[in-house]
Amino acid sequence: MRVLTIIPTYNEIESLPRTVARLRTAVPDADILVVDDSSPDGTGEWAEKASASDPRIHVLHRSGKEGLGAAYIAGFRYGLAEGYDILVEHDADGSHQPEQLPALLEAVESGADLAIGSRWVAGGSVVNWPLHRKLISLGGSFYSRTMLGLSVKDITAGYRAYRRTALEALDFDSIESVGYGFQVDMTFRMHKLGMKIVEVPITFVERELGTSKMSGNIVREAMLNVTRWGVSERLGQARSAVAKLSKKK
Ligand SMILES: Nc1nc2c(ncn2[C@@H]2O[C@H](COP(=O)(O)OP(=O)(O)OP(=O)(O)O)[C@@H](O)[C@H]2O)c(=O)[nH]1
Ligand SMILES: [Mg+2]
Repeated sequence: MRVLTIIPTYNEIESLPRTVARLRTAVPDADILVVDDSSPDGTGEWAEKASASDPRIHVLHRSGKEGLGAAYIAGFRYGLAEGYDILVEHDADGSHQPEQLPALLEAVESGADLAIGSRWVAGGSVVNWPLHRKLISLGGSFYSRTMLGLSVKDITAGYRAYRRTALEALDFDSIESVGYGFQVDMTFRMHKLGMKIVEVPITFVERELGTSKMSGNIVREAMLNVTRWGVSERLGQARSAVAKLSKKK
């Protein structure tokens, strides 16, 4: 199966070269697409040079910082148009271990539509996170899972492999979440489409270099959206139950 690993970047000049090198060693048959939002620190220029000397590396330059979700959607569109069979989401900052990618790919090859690299299943872990980050992540996953009626343990996880046909079934234009909530949005949509979601344990390592793009706004957007989606899902269920009952009468 042809694999495209998509790496969204914004100011990752310290981390990207190492992540790309590790990916090329760990999964030499996978292509890489860097989606850079005109990083002022030269990340895009570095990626351009890397792509000139390695035919497996590709770059997409976008005109401004529009968030993780928009970058991934641009990457998915590229990957589908180029005929890749598996499309991977991979952070640049060292949190995702390229050496663990084969396990995600294997899950898709054995039938999953979406393989999620999970911190919160048996065997998964987080390295170097303070307690409050763990609590935010666990709490966010728990709240989302309960609101949306999903059984996925790590809903916000960003290390993922999608089967091509799963992405083809999506309407990208209707996805509004730009930040963190993008991952929750994608999980919920996959679930509603009846896709097979498998969690694969991973070791998530806190970034060592560069700065985080996580912000209070991104968390708020995610929480608000989850509440909105959960409520409208429940209302929909209640409406169809009432409709069924009145038909019976
Ligand atoms: N193209 C693009 N990439 C982005 C944008 N925001 C974040 N990224 C990239 O998405 C990946 C994840 O971003 P991080 O800042 O690590 O966010 P995070 O992993 O949620 O937060 P931390 O755990 O604090 O690292 C990194 O490779 C970023 O460079 C954006 O607006 N555009
Ligand atoms: Mg990160």
